[in-house]
Amino acid sequence: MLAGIYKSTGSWYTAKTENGEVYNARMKGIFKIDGITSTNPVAVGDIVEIEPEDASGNTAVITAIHERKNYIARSSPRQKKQHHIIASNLDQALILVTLKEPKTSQGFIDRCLVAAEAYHIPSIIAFNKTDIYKKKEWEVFEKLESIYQDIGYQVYKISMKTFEGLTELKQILRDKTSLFYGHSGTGKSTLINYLLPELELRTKEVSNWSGKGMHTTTFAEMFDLPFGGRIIDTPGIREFAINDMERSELSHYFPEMRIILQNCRFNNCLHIEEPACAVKEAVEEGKIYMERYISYYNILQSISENDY
Ligand SMILES: Nc1nc2c(ncn2[C@@H]2O[C@H](COP(=O)(O)OP(=O)(O)O)[C@@H](O)[C@H]2O)c(=O)[nH]1
Ligand SMILES: [Mg+2]
Ligand SMILES: [Zn+2]
Repeated sequence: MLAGIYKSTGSWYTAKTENGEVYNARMKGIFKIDGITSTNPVAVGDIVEIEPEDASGNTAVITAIHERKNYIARSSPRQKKQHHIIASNLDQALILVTLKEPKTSQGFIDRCLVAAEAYHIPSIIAFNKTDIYKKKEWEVFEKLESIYQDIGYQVYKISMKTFEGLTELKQILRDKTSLFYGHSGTGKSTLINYLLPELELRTKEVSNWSGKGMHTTTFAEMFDLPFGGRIIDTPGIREFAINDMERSELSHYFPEMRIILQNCRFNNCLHIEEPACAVKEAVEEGKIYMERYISYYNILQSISENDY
């Protein structure tokens, strides 16, 4: 029967059927998916076929994995070319940002956006903890808001203390599968607890007492939203894999660069030293934000460092 993968803890997966029955499922045999080498063959968000192992129990075997609409991965720390798939079948990524306690850097935001673009997943940026912003943070917010809105990203401001912006945010999440992403401490767990029905919250607390601390896990987990849709939490996942991208590919994942790339003289232009570069001209004319160009440059450098 058809089931969705909600959680992966090593070799066991939590699979939920369309009727809401939950199984502990595992794989038998070796699967090769999408022709990619992955350290985890089944990912949160995957649609799979399962066969219950016996009538009474709640264990099952995964017999097939349906084709993924998309996925997002992080590189394995030791083998750069090997991917660990964090989650699949996503409609959007919600990047949770804070300008204080802790401060999210623009470089971090841009790396997230680039990764999501590279995996063809639309991004939404939500600035959390607006209740503690002072004049300085509001100035930064306004600058960043105009940068990202001009490029075409949706920007929200929310607070889990005053509940600012949460009605709007719920509309955005409704009936979609959304990946929650952001530095630790930006409020992902607080937002998830707010969104989830009481029942799900209680089971979460119980499973924490049983010894599996939420803060120690590095596994993604999916939850059903009571108003429709799903969210995927990514605790402990520090960065998406963008370091195996070709250097010449990078500017395709900056939407404001992508639309003018064809005007560069060289079609493999890296937009650094090349003459007649449309991207650099746009930066000089103020059509592309300098801050974004700096992020582009920094990410480009990090890609070349990983070249071999
Ligand atoms: N002032 C303020 N604190 C918040 C807000 N949202 C979350 N926090 C606090 O920030 C801390 C980290 O939140 P948590 O949800 O654990 O972040 P996570 O690491 O992203 O899951 C907790 O102490 C929360 O109570 C907010 O909107 N305003
Ligand atoms: Mg958390
Ligand atoms: Zn160029």
